[in-house]
Amino acid sequence: MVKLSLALVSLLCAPAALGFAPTAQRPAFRTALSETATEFSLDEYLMSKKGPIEEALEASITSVGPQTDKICESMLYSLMAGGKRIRPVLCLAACEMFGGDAAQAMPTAVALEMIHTMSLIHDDLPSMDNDDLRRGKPTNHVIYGEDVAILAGDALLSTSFEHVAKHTKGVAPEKVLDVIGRLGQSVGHVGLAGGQVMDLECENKGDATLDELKWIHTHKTATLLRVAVASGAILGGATAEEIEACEKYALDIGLAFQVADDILDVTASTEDLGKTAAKDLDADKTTYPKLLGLEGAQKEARRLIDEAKEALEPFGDRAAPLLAIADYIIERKN
Ligand code: GRG
Repeated sequence: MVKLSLALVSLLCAPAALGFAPTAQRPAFRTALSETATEFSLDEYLMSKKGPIEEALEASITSVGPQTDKICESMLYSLMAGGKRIRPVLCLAACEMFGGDAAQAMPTAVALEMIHTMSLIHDDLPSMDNDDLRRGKPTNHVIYGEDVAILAGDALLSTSFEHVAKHTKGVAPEKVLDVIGRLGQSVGHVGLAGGQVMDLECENKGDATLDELKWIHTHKTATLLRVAVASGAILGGATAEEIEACEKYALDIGLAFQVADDILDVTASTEDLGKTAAKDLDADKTTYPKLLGLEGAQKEARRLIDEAKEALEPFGDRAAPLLAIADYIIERKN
């Protein structure tokens, strides 16, 4: 009985620890794709992934002596600061959907979180968004200074590629190369960096059209989610057609993720978000709620999620984790 209660408590606490909304806010998920669909609990699924992801992240950076202590401390400060770990989970889920072993995709899952963390560190810098709170903690440059924060981001980025190349086991080398190439592309001019520059340009001119906003968020946010799902699929053995379906799903949830982020900026508190709330609103930034109204933005997010889920129809019940994550993307509280 005691054992059962403890298990229940840890089950309820784990998703919150991972940064997700508690179980009570989300019913068990049933895929609508087949009559025989089994109940799928996203909370249980996330809890099963959390431990291995956190362990792999922690083990991914080791100082080699006093000379590297500071840079490693700064890298790990942001990498281990919490976060929902959505990108690693998407990668592992996609790998398993095609019959792969999560261990084959774990180095890529780690690399995705390193790249994401780098982008958060750089996004918070005084020359970018100038923010002092991230994941509920002071931002990297507040603790380590702007110089070290920039270098910690750079080191996380280059280590991400090294990590995939060195630690991916049991996968054909051409697949590993494909993954590394896609990861690189997702950070460059048709990825995070390009999206951020366009964002800065629109901020300077004071507004953005819906098309510009879509371009910015496709590149700043959706592209990394796309490579997360596509890489998992590649490592799990998916065909070119299956990878394409996964990319369609990921781009749609990626855009919905950003629409939800814009909505949360105006509806959630700083405490819930772990970063400064109403920042876009105060800066009068062009956002989905600003262009479409709050209700219009909510409808757009729902439309994108429905389209994303449709792309996974060919995979039936095997897609249950990715389908549940799609719903979570727009129901999340942070
Ligand atoms: C330096 C080459 C180079 C590129 C970086 C700064 C930058 C260029 C891009 C900004 C990318 C960025 C911060 C996009 C926003 C993405 C987003 C919605 C972040 C929040 O993700 P969550 O909610 O955060 O998954 P957690 O903390 O849960 O991981």
